[in-house]
Amino acid sequence: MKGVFIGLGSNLAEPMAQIHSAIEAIDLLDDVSVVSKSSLYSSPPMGPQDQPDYINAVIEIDTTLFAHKLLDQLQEIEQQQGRVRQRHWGERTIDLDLLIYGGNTLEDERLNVPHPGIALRSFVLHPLAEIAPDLIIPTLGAMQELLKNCPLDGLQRID
Ligand code: A4P
Ligand code: MG
Repeated sequence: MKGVFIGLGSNLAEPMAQIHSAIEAIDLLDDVSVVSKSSLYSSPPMGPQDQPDYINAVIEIDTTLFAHKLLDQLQEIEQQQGRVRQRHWGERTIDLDLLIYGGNTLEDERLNVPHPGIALRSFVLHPLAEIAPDLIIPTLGAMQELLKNCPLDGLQRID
């Protein structure tokens, strides 16, 4: 299934390298292939301000994995890259969010999809728009409409 999007973010331990490693690890998963990658973007931190700027990106994958199985795999990659959970919205080596799982809406104790922050976070919406400008997001609506209400807020495309 295509139309599965993952958001990546890092602000510790060489963030650009963290993003590249995570994309490579995702592409190496069984039953997953990366079909599209946004540019990398830098942005000031959302949340506590006493942490480094972030590097963010969004990728589209093609996968036969069910959403919860995919989340397991993404969390394993977070662990492999030394992710330590500290404070809410705090610094991290890598954060992998399942943004969109095709046309599906999922809501349980482990997964909320589409990710509720998509339309509110410029560092998610703009990279997503770069690779999927015509996307209609379940429950949220049309990308081009969402962009109108999502200022860049310091987001910068870096490659
Ligand atoms: N979970 C539910 N839905 C999902 C989903 N769609 N994808 C659950 C992934 N996980 C999902 O995740 C906590 C739990 O959310 C998971 O166990 C999963 O079952 P986490 O990554 O440990 O969450 P967290 O660190 O508590 O995340 P938090 O605090 O909600 O932070 P966010 O929303 O991940 O944001 N500023 C900039 N500029 N760029 C960033 O990328 N990122 C954050 C972290 C803060 N500020 C940022 C950035
Ligand atoms: Mg997360």
